[in-house]
Amino acid sequence: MEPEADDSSVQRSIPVPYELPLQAGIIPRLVITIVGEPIPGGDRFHVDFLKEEDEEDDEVVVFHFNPRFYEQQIVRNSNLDGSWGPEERDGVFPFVQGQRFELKILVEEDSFKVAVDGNHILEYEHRTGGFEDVTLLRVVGDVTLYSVAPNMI
Ligand code: 9QG
Repeated sequence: MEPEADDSSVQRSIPVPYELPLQAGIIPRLVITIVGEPIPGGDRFHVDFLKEEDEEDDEVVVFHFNPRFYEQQIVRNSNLDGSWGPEERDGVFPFVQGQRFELKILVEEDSFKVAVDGNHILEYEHRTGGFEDVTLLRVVGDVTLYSVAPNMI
């Protein structure tokens, strides 16, 4: 028999795209913990840290974290002035479609530090300042999201 839709053993997911306001911006020791599962057959998803510019409503992407299944690489980049900068692509690809992951992104003084399932996988050096203006986290793409939690360590 199929489980009912409201079966308590079925964990509810959060609709994607998902946005988490970071009212006071980011600050060293802030860690965002994301539990999700890449959707089987999907191409990609991304997690963006954004500055919401009020003037021309141009968004500034301070950190774009973009696992791509079709390339088996995690593309990292920033979009600070309306165009993408140089991509960073080196390193491991720990994501598996249909397999739940725990992604932790820690803000440090000089970089974002990323761990997946408890293993440190990469760092992304800050390309711009103004941490207090980074007021939005957004998750987009082919991922089932279970939780997104900001914490200070
Ligand atoms: O492709 O690469 C990262 O360098 C671009 C993509 C862009 C980013 C960027 O088109 O994707 O991943 O929402 C999107 O599709 C954007 C953010 C050179």
